[in-house]
Amino acid sequence: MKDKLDKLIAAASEAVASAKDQIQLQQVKSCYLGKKSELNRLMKQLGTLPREERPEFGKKINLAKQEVEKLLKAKDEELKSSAYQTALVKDKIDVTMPGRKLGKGSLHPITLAERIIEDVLIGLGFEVAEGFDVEDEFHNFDALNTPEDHPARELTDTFYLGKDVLLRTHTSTAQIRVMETHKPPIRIISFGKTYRNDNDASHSPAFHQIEMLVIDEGINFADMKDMLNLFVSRLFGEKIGTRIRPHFFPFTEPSAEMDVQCVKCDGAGCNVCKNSGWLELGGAGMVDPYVLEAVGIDSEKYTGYAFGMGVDRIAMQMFNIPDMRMLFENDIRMLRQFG
Ligand code: 2NM
Repeated sequence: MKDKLDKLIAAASEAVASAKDQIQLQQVKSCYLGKKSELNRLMKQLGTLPREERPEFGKKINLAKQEVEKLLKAKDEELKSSAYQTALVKDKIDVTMPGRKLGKGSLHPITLAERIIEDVLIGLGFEVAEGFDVEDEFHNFDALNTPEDHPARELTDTFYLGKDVLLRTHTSTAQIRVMETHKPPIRIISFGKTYRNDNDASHSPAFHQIEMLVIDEGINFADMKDMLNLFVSRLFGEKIGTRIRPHFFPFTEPSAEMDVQCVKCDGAGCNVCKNSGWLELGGAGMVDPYVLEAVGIDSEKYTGYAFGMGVDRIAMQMFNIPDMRMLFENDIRMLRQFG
């Protein structure tokens, strides 16, 4: 009997030692300790033995069982630890290795210029009025005193999306909408994309404008000049000189254009200002009484001024961008210089 059990333990020990993984070890376990195992069968035979032999016999079987369990447990621990060691080697990573670089976005130079100008104007007390890119003829032309036969209304100058549906040619449309719905005093700026049927080396069909509008009692041309000079000094510094020239716009009377001294050569003359020493900043004027009446503002009681400028050219000057097309080619090598 003792012999038989010793042989069983030796066989189990060998089987346990040769198990290569947990699955094989499980098979060994059910073979030596399971329901159909030899040990279990011997245990069942216990009842057939004479009473006085039973304790001795049972004890021996139990000891053998414990021995096999011990072997299994030791092997189980060994397998677990070696699996862990393997994983440690296999899944090893070098935490000192540099990470993969993520491309970092940056604001477009036009957006940057827009934000700089917007900040200055908000600092001067203006509120931002939002507008629509798609407009109708009333808000883009009629209310702005642009006659039916004005060339700006031609298909060659304006993009029409349908009958009486067009892409705005200036951001004044947003100002017309504010004047329609708000009583003076009004001090707003509007900015965004505008569209004209132009496409050459110095014109893009989509460009960006910022416009300023002030309407109140007793506003005059001197207020306008004052505000524009203040705006320029905040934007380019106190040193930069300005000048104003007579001009014509259908929606303002009188109208003017404003120049600033060249930001590159301080007025001495260079390639940026074509040796004139001056750069055109934008157009301005006293809002024509016709425009005020078209939006239901009493032109006897109220007067006002407006000013509009193109952002794209200003952005080029601010950031030294030599060609307008560079603004819209989305060349990553150029754009990443503005991060
Ligand atoms: C400019 C030049 C001069 C202008 C006029 C108006 C409105 F809506 F009040 F009539 N808004 N903006 C204006 C005046 C715009 O841009 C070159």
